[in-house]
Amino acid sequence: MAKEQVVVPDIGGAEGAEVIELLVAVGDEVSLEQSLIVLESDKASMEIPSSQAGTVIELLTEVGQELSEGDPIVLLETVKVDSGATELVADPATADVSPEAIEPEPGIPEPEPEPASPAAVSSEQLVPVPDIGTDDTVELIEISVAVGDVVAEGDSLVVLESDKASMEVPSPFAGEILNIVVKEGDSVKQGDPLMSLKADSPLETPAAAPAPAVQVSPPESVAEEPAAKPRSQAPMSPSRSNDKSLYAGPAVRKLAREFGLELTKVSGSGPRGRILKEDLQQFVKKSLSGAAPAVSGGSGIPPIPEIDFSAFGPVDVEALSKMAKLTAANMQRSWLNVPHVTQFDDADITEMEAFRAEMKPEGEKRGVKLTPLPFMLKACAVALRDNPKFRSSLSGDGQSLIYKQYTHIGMAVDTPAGLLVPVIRDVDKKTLWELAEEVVELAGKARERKLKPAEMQGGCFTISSLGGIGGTGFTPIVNAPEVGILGVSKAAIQPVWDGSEFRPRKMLPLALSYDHRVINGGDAGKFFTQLVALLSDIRRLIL
Ligand code: CAO
Repeated sequence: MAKEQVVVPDIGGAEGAEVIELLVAVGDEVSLEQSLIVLESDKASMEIPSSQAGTVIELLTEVGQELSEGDPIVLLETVKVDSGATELVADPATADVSPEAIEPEPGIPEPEPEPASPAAVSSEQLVPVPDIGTDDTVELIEISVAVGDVVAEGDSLVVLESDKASMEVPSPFAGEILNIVVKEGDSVKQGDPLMSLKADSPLETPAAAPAPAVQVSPPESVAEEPAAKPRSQAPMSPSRSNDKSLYAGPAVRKLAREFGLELTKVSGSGPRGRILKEDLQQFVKKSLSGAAPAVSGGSGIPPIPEIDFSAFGPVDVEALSKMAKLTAANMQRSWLNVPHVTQFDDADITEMEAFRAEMKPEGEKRGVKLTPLPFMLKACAVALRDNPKFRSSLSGDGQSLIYKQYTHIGMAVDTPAGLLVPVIRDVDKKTLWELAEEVVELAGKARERKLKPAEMQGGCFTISSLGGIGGTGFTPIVNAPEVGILGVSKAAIQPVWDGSEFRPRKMLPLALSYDHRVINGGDAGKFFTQLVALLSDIRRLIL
């Protein structure tokens, strides 16, 4: 095994490009051409692929460092030395494979430079995709101009993005945009027409310009388009949006697209206002905490104004715990995404309470307290079995329903650190005593913050019981991607008309919230009626 340094290849004359991201760490196995770092210069942002396969034994650069051609990136223990890397060459001695540096192979005649004759160029010019250093297609992610716009030479026309780099195509001359033949999302390659321009004045063919050289074509393709031939287009230039002050690398642009964020709304903290990954993270965090416009689906929800409460009297500020922040984010996500409907009903639990009281001595013997909650868990399990939509979830793309064949029910537990929802598995297969034990065990673990992540996952439905605390009703928020949640309030003796007289009955107020995309009122009515009937006559639980 040999040790090989991978160095910065020819990056098209971009001296002093800044390392904005390290894509590998010590110990990583890298393959030939796997991206190692992201460099960003004034001209472009680009991923630098490895010229060797091997294991990273040392990182020779760091984020923020400015690198030029030949500077070391990583030390690799190589498994295979590839001397024929076609796109980037590691050894500075052989790395300069930019078109300017490559002599045509012997035997291949060097073409004559095209004459730069103004008379030879009409005033209506088609602007094609220039030499982008690769024969592959790249995605057109942005059109920066519209028909009728008057542009100066060098103004950005479109932004292209490959998996290696994002780059602007500047206008090769000044003029007016006559027609745009591409649209955002198109795949284009070198030579494809982009738009036509009416030039302001007869055109001079621009002088040859440095290649972008993120991926430099191999000598064979240089022979097809020799370096000596003057380019009719300007080179790739920095990746920016319509807003001339907006700079962002490909990784950041990709992330922004994944979040549905408009980069123009994010302020960049990097050099020259470049938007960094951290800026996106900050923006999303602020959005979730309500301090900036919400990001969900680009909904443009107006922010709640920030108020200086201390202007009205003394205040204390307490930093939110991680858990509280997470709960807030989850609640907002559910509230914004799920169209909620809440239905209310009361269950007559007089008989159930009588049974529970009878069971008290046995509970004491077992060392378990039988509260109303295990009965509700059991009743929900039966109603979920008979109304399977209530334990389904919408698929991520919203195109199908996923019916779960298991009955795992979450229970909201109020803890000093925030709200937690441990999940009781296979509720339908457990006895009331087993459920009572598990409620106590999981609630205890939640309060002592000993729950494992797996104990909070896999729920099909949630019960939020405030019965031990009080209240006559509340509207619980669905614990998405579940589609239903039962809110339980405090049972109280109520006068109930039995047809001939009022009788004192113990009534349990229940609220059922559901995702109206999945469940309609009829579905909910059936589920809820059955649930109330089960609690009112617990003998039905064994049917
Ligand atoms: N009506 C009347 N009394 C009730 C009741 C109800 N619906 N539910 C429980 N009780 C009684 C219990 O029987 C118990 O009484 P005794 O001490 O006299 O036996 C007492 O209230 C306390 O019960 P508990 O709260 O200890 O036990 P539980 O099984 O009912 O609930 C748990 C367990 C973990 C759900 C509960 O402790 C809890 O944390 N609830 C809060 C959940 C929450 O915050 N939800 C809000 C989510 S949305 O913001």
